Amino acid sequence: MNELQHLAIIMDGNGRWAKKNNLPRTAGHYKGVEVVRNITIHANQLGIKCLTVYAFSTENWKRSEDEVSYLMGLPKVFFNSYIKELMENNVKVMMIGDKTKLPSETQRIMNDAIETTKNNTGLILNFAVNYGGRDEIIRAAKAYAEDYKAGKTDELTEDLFKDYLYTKDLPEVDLLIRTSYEQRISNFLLYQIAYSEFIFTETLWPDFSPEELDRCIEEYNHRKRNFGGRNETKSN
Ligand code: V0D
Repeated sequence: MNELQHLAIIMDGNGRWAKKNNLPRTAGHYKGVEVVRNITIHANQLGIKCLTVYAFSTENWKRSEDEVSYLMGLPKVFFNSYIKELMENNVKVMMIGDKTKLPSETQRIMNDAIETTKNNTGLILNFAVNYGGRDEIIRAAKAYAEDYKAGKTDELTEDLFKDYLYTKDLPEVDLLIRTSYEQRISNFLLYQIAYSEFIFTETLWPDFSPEELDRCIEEYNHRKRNFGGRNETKSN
């Protein structure tokens, strides 16, 4: 039995991996796409319900024009290579973030994948694209204010506020993994990680493997076994 329902990952270290291997940064991103596929298939086999991956942050627009344009092509690379396999594995694709600022071709590819996989009942593969945690909270506050003005609501609780977030239909984030040394959240799921466990691994994202995911989950289960019932928790 696996109590881990929602795994979130900050996929960092593609640039560092490329440098280490004397390759252009884009080669690191390209390799990273394959790792997303490997981890998705493995997480699905483990019975994890939801995998949220940070593919593109609201800050990533500051990278060079060439790199941004390369990154915007990766959803197409990903689905051309793996959509058949995702269907066979019953994986459902979802997205969080502001899609409207993305190139229209990228939006079309994403909407296609969401539509194609919408009736799948296995793992939810949730891409955070043009996502920022503060941006999400501000949007939620504005949407709530609109509903308040319209007389649709007159109180605000944690449970009611949750429905204004991108993640409203997803389970609580149980575990957040960040690869490649950095021990920061970098504006990823800010509201959702209130009770999450964190694992920071030195492995660079292109080198991250299903075996290492197994070790992370073992560590997570170990923490739960030792502190479960005694620690503060909201989700269970
Ligand atoms: C580069 C490592 C998959 C992190 C993984 C838009 C950075 C590879 C996608 C993807 C990126 C996103 C949406 C979707 C299907 C696939 C992706 C970006 C970057 C930037 F519907 N990998 N990936 N998107 N990288």
